[in-house]
Amino acid sequence: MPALDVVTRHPANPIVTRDDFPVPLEGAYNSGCVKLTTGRYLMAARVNEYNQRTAIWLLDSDDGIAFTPRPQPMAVPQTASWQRYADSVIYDPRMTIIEDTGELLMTMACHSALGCRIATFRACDHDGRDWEFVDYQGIPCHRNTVYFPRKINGLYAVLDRPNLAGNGGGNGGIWIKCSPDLRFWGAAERICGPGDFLNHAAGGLGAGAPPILTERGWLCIIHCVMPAANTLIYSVGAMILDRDDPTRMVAKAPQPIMVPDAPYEMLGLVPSVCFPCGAVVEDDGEVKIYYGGADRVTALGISSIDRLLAACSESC
Ligand code: BMA
Repeated sequence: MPALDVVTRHPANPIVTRDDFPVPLEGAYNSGCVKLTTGRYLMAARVNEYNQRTAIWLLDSDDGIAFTPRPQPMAVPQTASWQRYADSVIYDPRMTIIEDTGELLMTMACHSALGCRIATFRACDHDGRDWEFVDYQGIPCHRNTVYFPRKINGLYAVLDRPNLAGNGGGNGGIWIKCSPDLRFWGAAERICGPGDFLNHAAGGLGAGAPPILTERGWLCIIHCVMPAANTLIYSVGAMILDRDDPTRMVAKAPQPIMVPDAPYEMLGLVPSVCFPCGAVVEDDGEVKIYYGGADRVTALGISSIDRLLAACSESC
């Protein structure tokens, strides 16, 4: 039996590569993905040109495995209020459908000389053809922000990661914060940090896919960072938050649920990276986990609610 058997790599991996796009790209990775009410899948990939200019590129799929890029990358606003905080790279898009309102929301990290801020975009239609920029959340520096798929106590909620000094910011740990309107944010609480996990998260951690509501609470698929010699190893971890009070971690996976191992996770712009940004739960309990491989490709891991919950074997 393999050492880790929670997530199975899909045989079609990597499912999205730079060769799929109509322009030269260095990579297409760290993709968010949702299943729309139509049953189709919408992916948002981070794409890098060779000059490291970045964009978010949307792709469509009928089965969640074979994706077709749209003709152009997603348009971003041409306004001063957007560009002031996003005149450098934008990356790591994560999408969530909010059950209470039916809204399709996207977050992305936006860099400028002033640091990293998280932007919220909202789809103007049901399949994400047009998007409106809602606002930036809070002040720099935050990363790895993803919406819960339901309001909590009547408020939108996100998992968030303030960047603190050291370990590329990952020491800040995973927080939750809430908003009545997607613009004003508060009720921030720290959920966990590197000290709550073992060595695989010694270099930091951050939210990954949108939390999934299960019988044991909010199942969160996260990324964990381990310093090793002259590199960082990004693995996939899991934890469960209390259903009614998600500021509380109630269980965690004592070891990563997936570590970089396949060639497309080891060789790329940055080696040894599995970086999850999306998860889709199917009716039969299968969970499709979308993750970036080595900062170059998008890959698919297949798991299930049962396997993921079983992996979270340590109560907190
Ligand atoms: C993180 C983010 C990700 C990236 C990862 C590995 O800090 O920047 O976008 O995939 O590092 O390089």
